[in-house]
Amino acid sequence: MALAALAVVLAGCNQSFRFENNPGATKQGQYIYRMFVGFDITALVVGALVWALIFWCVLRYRRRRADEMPRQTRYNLPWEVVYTLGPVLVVGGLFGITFVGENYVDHVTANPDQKLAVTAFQWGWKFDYTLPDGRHAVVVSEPQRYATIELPLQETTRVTLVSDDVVHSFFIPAFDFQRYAQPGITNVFDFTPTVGGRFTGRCNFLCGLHHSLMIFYVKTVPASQFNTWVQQQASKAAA
Ligand SMILES: [Cu+2]
Repeated sequence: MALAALAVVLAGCNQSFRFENNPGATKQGQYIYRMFVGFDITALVVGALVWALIFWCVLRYRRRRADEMPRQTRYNLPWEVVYTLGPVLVVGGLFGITFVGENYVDHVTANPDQKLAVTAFQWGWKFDYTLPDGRHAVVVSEPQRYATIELPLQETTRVTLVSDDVVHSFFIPAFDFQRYAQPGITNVFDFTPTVGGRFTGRCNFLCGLHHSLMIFYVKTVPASQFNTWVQQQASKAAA
């Protein structure tokens, strides 16, 4: 049984203790990834300790004779302090890590390299880049006509997110990031992609009939390639 349990546990630890978490394609996402792995390891250690204590009690103090009664104890102050303080310290530590992590992810730089306004609507997304010369590049992703937007690698893109109608949620799983798009509220955040690739984005807040068709793609590319692309989009928008 122990070997079978070990096999199951080891099978879960694929790819050097990722625990199925997404490594994150942005600096912000990588922080969240490390945080999640830390939570998983903590949970595993606490779980192993609890299981070990349960099994030890069950085996060590099982009834061996019909008339046997183990020694009864109560009010062990040192142990009560340990098992009260222990969990408080663990929860306090996880809270601290979360607080620091959320501040890191929510932090917006004073001078972003790119500016991107995202508007969610039933049922799609409008992406509006402001170029340094003041022109705009606009890309719209609609049901069955999913668009691909680009983001420059190693540069910080400032996203301002709003909604035209109801509550939506802007979700890029590969970035380990989601944020509500709410009517009347502007959410602001930064992305700094570090991993090249093409990733799927979607709405993950049920917003009506065609919610599941609110899909778009994000391509993270070198800055020079991004500049060419965004200039092309700006010319298209002007035309
Ligand atoms: Cu939706």
